[in-house]
Amino acid sequence: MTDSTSRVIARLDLRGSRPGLRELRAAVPRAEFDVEAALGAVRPVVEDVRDRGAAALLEASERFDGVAPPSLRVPADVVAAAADSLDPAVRAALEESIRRARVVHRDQRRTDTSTRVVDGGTVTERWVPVDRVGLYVPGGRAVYPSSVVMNVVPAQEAGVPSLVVASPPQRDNGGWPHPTILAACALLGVDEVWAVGGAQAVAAFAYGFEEDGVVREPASLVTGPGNVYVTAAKRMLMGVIGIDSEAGPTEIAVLADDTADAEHVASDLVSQAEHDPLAAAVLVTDSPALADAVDEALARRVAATKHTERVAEALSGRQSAIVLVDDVEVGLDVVNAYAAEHLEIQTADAAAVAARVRNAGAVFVGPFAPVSLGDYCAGSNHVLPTGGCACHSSGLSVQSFLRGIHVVEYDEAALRDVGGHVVTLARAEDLPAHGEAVLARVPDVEPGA
Ligand code: HSO
Ligand code: ZN
Repeated sequence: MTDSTSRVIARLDLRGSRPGLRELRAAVPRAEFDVEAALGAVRPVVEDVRDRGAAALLEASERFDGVAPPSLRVPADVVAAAADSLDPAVRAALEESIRRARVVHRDQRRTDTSTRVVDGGTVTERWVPVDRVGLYVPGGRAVYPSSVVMNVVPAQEAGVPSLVVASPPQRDNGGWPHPTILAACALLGVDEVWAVGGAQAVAAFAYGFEEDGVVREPASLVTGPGNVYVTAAKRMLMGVIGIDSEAGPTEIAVLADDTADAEHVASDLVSQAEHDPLAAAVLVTDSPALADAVDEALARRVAATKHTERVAEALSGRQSAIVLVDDVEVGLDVVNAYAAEHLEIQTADAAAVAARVRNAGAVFVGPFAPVSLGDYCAGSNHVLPTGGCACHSSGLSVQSFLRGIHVVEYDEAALRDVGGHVVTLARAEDLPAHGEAVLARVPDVEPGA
């Protein structure tokens, strides 16, 4: 039952029921984010970059960004100069953000595991970073140096040997990417930056290009959020490249009871709604009094905040709601079904409730862990699964940049010991040559033995 009379966010009343997963997914809808529709526009751009390289990249920049950069590779002195002219307070904040992210991501590094299956037979899982990564950083409305940190740090901590950042050329920065983006690259020690954005940037990552006789090599993995065209290009090129995930509009869900502070909840909902008119803000609560207080606080805060129009649109969109439930137990069902990118737990005994969350990109526990802390300076990563993908995927981490290679080592006796089973299974699958590869080495094994 939905009731939206003069409220900032629509209200969905689930009291008196305990809906299942299917019903819950339909009850709290997502924003329309039509990647499929963007594919048609993106395909010719990607194919042109594949076929004509740098010339196509420059033409696409002129067409979509209104400016072609002086060169696709941003010269080192332009990157360094951006860091030199960075506001000292912003520099200090970025440095702290980088420091905390490094501490957390360094701890995520994995050690190889070696399992002795039998005497003389070992399987090792060896973790190897991808050779070269392309990190996309949007320009336009979203100029997020913090996202440079969140993409670069895990790649570096994973030990990726070659890393390139691409960001759209800006008309008011002489055709170079936004200066704060360049400065963040400099602070992180990134020395290869390309001035290219949109679908064409993803194509450049996938195929590489040649500029002034120098080959810019392709990347094997592309990470980083972007608009619907960037996402469509990632979807189209998946297979040629690996991708992190398809980033959709950002989402915040808050599970709160009557111990929560309505001003905290409202300010957090507004904070993520300011990203995008399609951003989702969802409050799940068993307290009608809190629901009313949050709505009242939102009305005030939406009017007073800088990006009023964008925030109001996000909060009134079909993707945002206050959901009333009977108790925190049902609230957990709702947030687990929704699988938010960001989930705050603002209840009594928040840590115990948080421990029961199964689906979320990141969980923020208690009154002093707002999502915006995680966006910048918690040490956690802010590139997180959206659109419900948190029910099967994780946010960006060191693991995103590693592959586990199985290394199989068996000696003759160990092969002889199990060879009969291999021959039997090969014959059962009508693939006898598989068995013959074993018999060529240890001819004396008996199938089935
Ligand atoms: N909340 C965004 C990340 C971000 N916030 C960047 C501020 N800057 C998606 O997790
Ligand atoms: Zn944010």
